[in-house]
Amino acid sequence: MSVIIIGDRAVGKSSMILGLCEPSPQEKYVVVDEDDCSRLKEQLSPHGTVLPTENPVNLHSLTIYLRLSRPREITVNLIDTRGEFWGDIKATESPQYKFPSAYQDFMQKIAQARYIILLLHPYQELVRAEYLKSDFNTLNKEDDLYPRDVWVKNLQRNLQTLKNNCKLTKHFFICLHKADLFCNYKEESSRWRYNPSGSNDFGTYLDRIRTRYFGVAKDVIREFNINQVGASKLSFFITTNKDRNLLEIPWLSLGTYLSSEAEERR
Ligand SMILES: Nc1nc2c(ncn2[C@@H]2O[C@H](COP(=O)(O)OP(=O)(O)O)[C@@H](O)[C@H]2O)c(=O)[nH]1
Ligand SMILES: [Mg+2]
Repeated sequence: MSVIIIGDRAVGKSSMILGLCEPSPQEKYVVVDEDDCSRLKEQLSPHGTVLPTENPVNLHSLTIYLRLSRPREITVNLIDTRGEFWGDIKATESPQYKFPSAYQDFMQKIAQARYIILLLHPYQELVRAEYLKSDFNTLNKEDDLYPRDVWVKNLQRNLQTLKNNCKLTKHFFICLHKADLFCNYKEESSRWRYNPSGSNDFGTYLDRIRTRYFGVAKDVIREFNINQVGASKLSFFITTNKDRNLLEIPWLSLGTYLSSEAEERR
């Protein structure tokens, strides 16, 4: 089972995977294969800080084990794209023209994906000044983040591209990454924990995330869901490298889809 991670430049794709490779005092339910961890650390952050991507498209493959009641092993393709490659609305030249063959290759890869994780930056208005004052943060709010209306347009464009191009995709997991920049992530993290011995209801938790953090895009989300057969193909998360639990939730949610898919096939 293959999953693809995509998102704008510097949104945190490489960091998310590297974060999952980190040791954790908390029990881990999402575990990256040990050999892949060593290799990825060497490739993505040989000197301890994550390297930006130079090529138009870099592909990294890895195996992740989901320690669910029905354990899963998934192959993840991290498509690391440079700069304006994936949907940067500020780009002056479209990627189709700038990197035609790489662009086509990218589109073909995402078209084959069953599951896609799309990472997004927060929008300017969501990021409060008090959250920006950390050593970990290198973002400049005005230069690096879209204002709300542009962010919504960008999401609309991204979703449209995914809808038109990814006919085989069963589900899209949309993560508003760098949650440490826009909310009390520890408090958010305490609201939902995976329970290995009981039932895990994602519904209430995810409804709250969608309403609270993706409310500005509700029309765009509704538009996406029109003509989708059955349930919505979208789920929404907030993630940050500062919190293991938040980093794991989209993967655990993905795992429940894989399990129900396996049930269907029985
Ligand atoms: N504040 C904050 N910064 C992050 C987080 N994840 C990644 N970053 C930073 O964002 C920048 C880009 O990350 P990178 O993983 O290279 O993004 P990629 O281009 O999508 O692979 C780096 O400076 C990271 O340290 C996060 O959760 N919070
Ligand atoms: Mg990267």
